[in-house]
Amino acid sequence: MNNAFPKDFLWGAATSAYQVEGAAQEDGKGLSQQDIINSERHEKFGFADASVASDHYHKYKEDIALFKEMGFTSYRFSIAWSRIFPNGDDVVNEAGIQFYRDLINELKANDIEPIPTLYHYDLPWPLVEKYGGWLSREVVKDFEVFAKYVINEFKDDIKYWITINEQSIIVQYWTQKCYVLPEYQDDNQLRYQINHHMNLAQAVAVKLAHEAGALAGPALGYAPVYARTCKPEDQLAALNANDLRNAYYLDVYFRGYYNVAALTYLQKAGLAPKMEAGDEEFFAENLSDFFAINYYDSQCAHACPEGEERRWSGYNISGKKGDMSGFETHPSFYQMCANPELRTTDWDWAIDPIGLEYVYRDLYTRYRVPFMITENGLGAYDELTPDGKVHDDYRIDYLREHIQATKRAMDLGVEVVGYMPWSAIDLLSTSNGYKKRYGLVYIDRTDDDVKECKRIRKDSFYWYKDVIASNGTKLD
Ligand code: BGP
Repeated sequence: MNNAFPKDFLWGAATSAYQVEGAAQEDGKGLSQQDIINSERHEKFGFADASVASDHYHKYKEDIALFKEMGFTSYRFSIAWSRIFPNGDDVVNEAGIQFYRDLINELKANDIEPIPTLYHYDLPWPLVEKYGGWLSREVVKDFEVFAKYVINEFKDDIKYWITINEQSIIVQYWTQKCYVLPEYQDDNQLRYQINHHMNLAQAVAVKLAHEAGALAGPALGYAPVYARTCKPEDQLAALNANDLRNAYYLDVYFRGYYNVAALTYLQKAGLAPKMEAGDEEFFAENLSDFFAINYYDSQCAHACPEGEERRWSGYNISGKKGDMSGFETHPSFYQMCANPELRTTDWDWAIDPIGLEYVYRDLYTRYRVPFMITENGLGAYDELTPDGKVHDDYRIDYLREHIQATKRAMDLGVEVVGYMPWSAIDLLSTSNGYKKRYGLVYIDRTDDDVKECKRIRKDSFYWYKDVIASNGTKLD
């Protein structure tokens, strides 16, 4: 059997602007909410802030040379809105747009397809100060100015636009992914209101991309939810969780309406977003073309009695197994839990390549759109050995198993156009600074000491190079 991937399959990897670029206030860039959030997290937890990150702003040519060496044919990155419009209005910072022109030109000169994300958590800070950022519907108009300018600027260069990164994760971890003023943080309806504004912004982006002759789709952090047991009530709880955590987003992107069960649940709980007449029609007129999947793990749920208290997703930021701070609970709808059948990372993320295969199969049946993987990876403590090596065999195992899962789904007819794991180079983790690493390339810095951000090829770098050279046939 020929195990090769299709001839034009896109092999690459992913990053996002504030997590790699640094130069947070250089060449006219304005602050983004991530500059503020990460400096607060630096104060509180000692994680690195976003001011230098992986210094990609200054070293992008060196990074692209490494991508070329690995044989990349695609690279997913994001465009920092606040680099181009420092105040979030319509006044362009010429040096900011020039950086992305140079980056895209360098990628193209190396035959690497640039796949930009328009929004990856980094709203211009002045918009938070002006009207509370995503809390206000006003943000959609400002987003449109930014998206229109950027899409038009690169209309001859970009085939695939990724609209907004991980709305579902933003709803779950809203204060980490958005700056929410303390006085609003107890109003959980605002989680879903923010998401509604993002749905409008993402439909605007799809419309603009289509007008420019490109394709567009969202990147969603997608984890399938299994039932903890085969009891019918647990199966139903898993269905509820899938509706609220997954279909609630995908139905908007690919069908143009909110998932009925999830929306009804939110209405009864007083959490549903306020909409205006015509919003769902606007979604339906601007459906996405493909689904960019960010897949790390699967989840598990069981039935939840009516009397339970509502709780939001917990997390593990210590990197010690079992340190999860709690599980999302929606009384009489579902409660999330650990899956006893699966291995986990040090941060308690389940490792489940079959879950990815399940996602492809399930979603292709329901929505029939092409997929690309825009994130998939293992966050780990990497060790730089005295002779300058990083032996990350655990990462190689993880990536191998997920590539194999991708191939199995493709062998059953699922359309997958590319695989861009997280992350191309080490970067500022959204939850753990530089302690938790994902890259194929090691960045020699720590949370406390930026050093020179020297680039060091990990074992996974050489392994991935062989994978790409063999078009997916040499995985061992
Ligand atoms: C996704 C985000 C990325 C990335 C990744 C890993 O949710 O899109 O930006 O950071 O998760 O998460 P973390 O850094 O918290 O381990």
